[in-house]
Amino acid sequence: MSKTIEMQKKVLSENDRLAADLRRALQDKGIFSMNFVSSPGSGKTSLLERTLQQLRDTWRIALIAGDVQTENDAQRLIAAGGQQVKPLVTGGSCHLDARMIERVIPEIDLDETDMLIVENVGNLVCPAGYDLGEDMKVVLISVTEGDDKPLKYPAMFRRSSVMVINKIDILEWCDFDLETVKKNALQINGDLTIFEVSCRTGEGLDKWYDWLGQQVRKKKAALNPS
Ligand SMILES: Nc1nc2c(ncn2[C@@H]2O[C@H](COP(=O)(O)OP(=O)(O)O)[C@@H](O)[C@H]2O)c(=O)[nH]1
Ligand SMILES: [Mg+2]
Repeated sequence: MSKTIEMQKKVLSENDRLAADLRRALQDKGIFSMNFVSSPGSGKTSLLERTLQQLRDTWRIALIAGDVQTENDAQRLIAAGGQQVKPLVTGGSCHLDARMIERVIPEIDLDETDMLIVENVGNLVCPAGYDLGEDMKVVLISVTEGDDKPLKYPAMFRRSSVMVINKIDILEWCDFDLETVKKNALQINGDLTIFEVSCRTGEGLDKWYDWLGQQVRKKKAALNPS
């Protein structure tokens, strides 16, 4: 085995160990956690802004906003009403890893958190390989990206539990077929839960908010079985 492969394996197993610790810590507090992944510009921050505006008075939502440079997304999320928003600037790395999350977690009051959402760096490749201790990865795809992307980036769609198709308000101007993208994604991962939304018009978002509420309640029920 080459030295590079051995080193990659070591880094990944160290990441998996840290991610398992994070998952246990979140589990112990009954916090539902998600890792948002997508290409740059699919609408991760837009979906988080909408989610905060709708649910900030119902659930206590903590956010970690990852980016290669700038804290712009964190500022957008604070402007949308985020009470616990932590920027995580990688300074060049194309993905977040569990070590980075471990460093910011102490800045979040987990006793005052129902849901933790991490916005990963915009990239459909590298973030697929790094467990951050989340309950699930949520992959976004917008209608300008092409309905073949699940086939081109299968690891991301295989490791995600949810696919959100965003920007359906501009569907008629794009060569993007909803049925084709769903077929392609389900071919990679038949267990995907799929939402079709527009963060601009709000279409489809009620189902997303309902589903989020169900996940948070399920997590709390698992902690305090009656
Ligand atoms: N038309 C349309 N534009 C959107 C929608 N959601 C996001 N955008 C725009 O897409 C661009 C990228 O969105 P952003 O949330 O920053 O994406 P991120 O890089 O994945 O966080 C911004 O100009 C948004 O205003 C949508 O549903 N419809
Ligand atoms: Mg963003």
